[in-house]
Amino acid sequence: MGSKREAKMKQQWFDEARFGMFVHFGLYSAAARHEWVQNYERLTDDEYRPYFDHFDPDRFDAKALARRAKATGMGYVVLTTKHHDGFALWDSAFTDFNSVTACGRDLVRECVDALREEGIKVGFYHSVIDWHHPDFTVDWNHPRRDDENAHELNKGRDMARYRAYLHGQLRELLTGYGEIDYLFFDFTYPESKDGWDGKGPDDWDAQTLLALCRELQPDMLVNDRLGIPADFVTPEQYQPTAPIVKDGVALTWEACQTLNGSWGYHRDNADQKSATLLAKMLADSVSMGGNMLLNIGPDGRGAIVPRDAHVLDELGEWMQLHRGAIVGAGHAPFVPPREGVYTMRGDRLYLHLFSWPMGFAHLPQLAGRVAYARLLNDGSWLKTSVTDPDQQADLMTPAGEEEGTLTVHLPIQRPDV
Ligand code: FHN
Repeated sequence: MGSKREAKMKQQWFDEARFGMFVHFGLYSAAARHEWVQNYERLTDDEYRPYFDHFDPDRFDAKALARRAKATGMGYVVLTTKHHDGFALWDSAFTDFNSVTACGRDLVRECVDALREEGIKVGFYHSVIDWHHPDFTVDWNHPRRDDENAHELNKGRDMARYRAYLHGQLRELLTGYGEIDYLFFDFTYPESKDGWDGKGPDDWDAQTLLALCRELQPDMLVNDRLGIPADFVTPEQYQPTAPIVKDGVALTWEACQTLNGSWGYHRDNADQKSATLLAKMLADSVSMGGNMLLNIGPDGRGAIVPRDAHVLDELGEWMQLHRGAIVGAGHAPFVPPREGVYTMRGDRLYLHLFSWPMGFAHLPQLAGRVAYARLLNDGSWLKTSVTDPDQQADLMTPAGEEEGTLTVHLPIQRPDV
């Protein structure tokens, strides 16, 4: 990689965007019960084949998806080009197990074109795991791992052939669709489990894969899931509790989160996160200098299901009110109040209150400044004043105002350091 300055320049759009959309869509979407369905139900290729034969995403509308991401305040979209089941969402010359063969549509092409039309950055997700490929070792996480003849299945399988396939498909994606801004590899597992051959960076030839990315798409950001360091780290389904620092350097990170615990569409999963919770998670990520990648799982026909659309609509409303506190914002060098977090953009400090404050006693740096609080739901301005650290703020809880995030915009001089 070039100088630190070059790296910073390369990731500037990412640091600015702060908020992206993850899209898990594939054959598993029609099963409607998790993207690992082939694994969880131990489906053989023949048992899984009907999802390919009947794949018809007639309601997959990339233009609408791009518009929705934009309306939700997301600056980039990451599409699963191939998940662990090996189904390619583009016109791959390496396999007929792809969306063009299945339904005549290159869904990667449709998404890339639609995103660019909306001015949204293009991200690919690509799994190094491939349960469909005949040379991919039947190992601890393969759908066939329980077959009594699994060891027989591995005879003749050659990971070197699979490696060539993996590298070839990556080349297709990184040369056939113009400039790609972001790549989410998924996932390596260096330690061997249950006595099966574990797979580590060497099995994928991770260094060559990364070199291929740098050669073909020099400005593209690559994540850490090849098992070797790259451009950003990817905490999954949890929120770090502080900026992620390694050897004294704050790492670029992005927390990927589901809407309801499942990445692929899961019909019976009603464990839906609310827009308020997601707004808090987003503010929380930005307050620690990170991004949030929020996942949607379109259903088998490619539609965003109503419950997900509703949450995205509400999040979009929040982002319209508080965009400045998120996009282009980051960690603030102040101790936040117990009830919330700070984000900072330029000389403006944003106080996100996740619950009504018990007091501002520990906010000395705010003393003497008037804070303007804008409520989550109705967008009205509520004038508050913080005149003395020991004085309770006059931030009144309007009767009946439901708890939510509140962004308090504070023009503030940076502390004399
Ligand atoms: O196994 C995958 C899973 O299906 C999903 O794609 C997530 C998204 O980050 N990654 C892996 C689990 O860590």
